[in-house]
Amino acid sequence: MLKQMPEQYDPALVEPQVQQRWERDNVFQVSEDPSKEKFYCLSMFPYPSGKLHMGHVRNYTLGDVVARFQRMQGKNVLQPMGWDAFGLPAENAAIQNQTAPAKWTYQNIDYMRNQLKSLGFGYDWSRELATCQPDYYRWEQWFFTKLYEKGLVYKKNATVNWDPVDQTVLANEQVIDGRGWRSGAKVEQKEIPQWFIKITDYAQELLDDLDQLEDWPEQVKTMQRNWIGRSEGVEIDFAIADSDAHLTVYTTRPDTLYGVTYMAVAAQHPLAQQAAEQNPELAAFIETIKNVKMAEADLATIDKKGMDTGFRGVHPLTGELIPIWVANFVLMDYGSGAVMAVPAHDQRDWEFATTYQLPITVVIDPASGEADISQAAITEKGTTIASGPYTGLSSDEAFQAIADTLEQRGIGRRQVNFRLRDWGVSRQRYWGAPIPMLNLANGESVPVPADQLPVKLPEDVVMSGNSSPIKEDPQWRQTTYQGQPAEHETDTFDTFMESSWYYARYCSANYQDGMLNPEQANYWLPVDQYIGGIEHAILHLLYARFFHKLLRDTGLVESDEPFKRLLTQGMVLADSYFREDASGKITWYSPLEVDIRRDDKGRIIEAILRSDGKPVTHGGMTKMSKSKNNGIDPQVMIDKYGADTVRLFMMFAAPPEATLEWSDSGVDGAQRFLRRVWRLAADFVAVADQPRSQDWQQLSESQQQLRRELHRAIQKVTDDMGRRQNFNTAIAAIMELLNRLQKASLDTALDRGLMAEALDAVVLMLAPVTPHLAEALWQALGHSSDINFAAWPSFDEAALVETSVLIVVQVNGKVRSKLTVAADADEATVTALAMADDNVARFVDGKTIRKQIYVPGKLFNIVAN
Ligand code: ANZ
Repeated sequence: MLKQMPEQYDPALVEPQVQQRWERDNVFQVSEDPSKEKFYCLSMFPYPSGKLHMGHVRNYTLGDVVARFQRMQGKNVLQPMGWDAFGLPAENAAIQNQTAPAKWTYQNIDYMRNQLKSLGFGYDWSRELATCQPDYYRWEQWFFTKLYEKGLVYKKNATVNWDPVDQTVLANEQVIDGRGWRSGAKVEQKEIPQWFIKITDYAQELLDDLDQLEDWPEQVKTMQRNWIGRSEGVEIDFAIADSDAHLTVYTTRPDTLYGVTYMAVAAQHPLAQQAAEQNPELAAFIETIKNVKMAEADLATIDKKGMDTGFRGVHPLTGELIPIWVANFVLMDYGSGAVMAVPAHDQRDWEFATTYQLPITVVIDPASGEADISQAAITEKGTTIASGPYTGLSSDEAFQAIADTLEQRGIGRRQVNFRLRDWGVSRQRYWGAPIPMLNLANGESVPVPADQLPVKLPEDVVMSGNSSPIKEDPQWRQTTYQGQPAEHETDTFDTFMESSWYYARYCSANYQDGMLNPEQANYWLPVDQYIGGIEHAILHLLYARFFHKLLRDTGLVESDEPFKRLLTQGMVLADSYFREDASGKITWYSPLEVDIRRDDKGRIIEAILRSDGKPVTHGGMTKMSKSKNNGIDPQVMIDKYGADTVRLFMMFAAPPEATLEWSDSGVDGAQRFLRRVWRLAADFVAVADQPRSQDWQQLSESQQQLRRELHRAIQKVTDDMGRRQNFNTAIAAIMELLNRLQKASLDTALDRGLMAEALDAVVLMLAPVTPHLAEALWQALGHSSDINFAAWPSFDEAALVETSVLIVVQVNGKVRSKLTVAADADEATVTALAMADDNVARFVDGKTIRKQIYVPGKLFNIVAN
């Protein structure tokens, strides 16, 4: 091996060879080994869209570096990969390309699998899974029927986007400016029966257990807390005048009860419906607001619209009559679908009251004293005013006192509410896992019996356009249940279902006898390191946490949480370039088609489109995206530079959580560095047959210094890669070390012994980032062991110790000398040396020493006059 080492670094030669070796020896295939500490490293699996983008490359490089680093710490490392294979894009592509979604998906998987392999990611491919395979989703279907039996699944009407021209349900992303993407028709909101899983039963636990997740970014936990949205409030029953009925509202601010000037109900509220029966104008109004899909986040910004129902509520404490309105800012599925409006202290209520000139009564004197009600509501808490017997209390005291009164009178109850809603899992699309339910002739629904699972999705279909092929296929639908005719549910699962438990399935990916093999699952779980995009901070991570608790409560896993440590990587950006034509139309050009000139500060001063030699405008660094045509195809970069260079650049250019700016010169720099590493190793291999010594006791001062720098670098890189996960600074430290090593001599046996130690360390420390180069050099340096399992270099504490230190000597605050003393020199020794120094003596002679201060290892300060 030594003699064959090429002088020049040639990734095109090295990388395929190394990859073949890994594949041949199944290097990354693992099984449970109780004698070893396990480490489960997982990157979020990709949607097989066609080819990898740079965001994937960044995500998977991070994961691979962590996995390889941990393996070199002696751990049994599982790093699997698979495909989040169901979803709408496959249907769109199928319609466009006249193919079946399954075929398109499997082709993409094949292509992308090869790309992942060419990047040198060390996955245990024996565990590969694709969520569109019946082997996978059958267990999801089975699990759903278990949840149904436990009462955690129910059916309820919910609104969908309905395209009245195409007669089909649209996904949210298919609604563009309120119109269907194909027909252009105005989309309506339509109620249809759908399946829900009771995630709200776990709301409190999902909130509480966030506290266990010490190694999650604080920001992600905050987002989850807000999403779960726990609030403490009171449910209050308002009598309705001239009726036996009452209207129940939920409020978090019972302290403002005396400020209620109107009430408002959602369009879907029964009281609104009842009022509409005699009032066609109101009925028409209700229809218009019902057809606008409203997310909770929109409530703050929408134009507040409403209409009086004619009903009057009775204030529970004052007996006053209060108008009841229908309003578009009240949601039917939160609280009770009705609010007591306090326009003085709630901004939405204020906007509504201002629009419709309803009275505004101030009942809180805010703690800050800022009480201008003319521009906005005063939402701050404070002291109650004009609140009858409750006047003069703090908001919190008034909350308790009023809640007590209402509870005693039986017209109110303290209540905890969650913003989190139950998870609607029905989708009306084709390319998803069929929901395993049967609809019977009598209108009831029952789960598909376990022995009839999986309910297979036919793969060989023709996509006619919008409607799902299984909805249009009576043969697929029709079946029997206990001898009676029955129909298969034709809705499919939300694809978040599949991504909610794939991490667990990897532990026993090929297990045929159940969803998970508990023994294997409990060996590997929880995932020790999870890595993915911040865009999944809420939904995916919440659903996966929920599923983990469901798995636990079904006896399949023992832990409470699926992901111990979370890393959310930043986006990948690139320069963007465009031209605007006379009509204002903008055309974006790929950075690869543009030549640029920069000033000495690196700013772009000229950008020329290569094809026509004319200028284009620089649109700044923006997220790589199709719309701006500034995506850099990883494949082009791998072909040009090799995987190791791309990986090194990705890890060096920014800390993992920050945005990463693509830079051609950065990639070139990464490649140059690897060439230098190779060169240094080659030069050393050339003298490999000369004697070496590693008798460190014999090192000269400068050799000691070099060895100290080596071991400091090892110490820093170890901490940066492990605890801090700051891979960029780890690489910077290796680069600095390389600069030093390039200047080191190879003349003596000790020089060569030292270089051998240093090169081994450099190669080992680079192994997680540039594994191909590292493996080739490891062998070239004469090692026959597999570097993937080699022990991470440890640092020699003794080498770190400074044998001598530089002490600055000051007289009256001015530096007069610098002394080299033994690192453990005491004050007496330093004093003697300082006084003996000519220059120091010059400034103290004839004076009285008033004071002397010794900061060991650093400073000796003399005050004399
Ligand atoms: C009176 C009030 C006075 C309110 C005040 C707030 C401030 P969170 O904290 O998110 O739980 N609300 C209740 N049900 C609603 C619904 N279905 N649609 C829209 N808004 C609803 O919010 C609870 C508050 O949101 C409740 O407290 C209610 O307004 C409103 F100075 O009641 B509040």
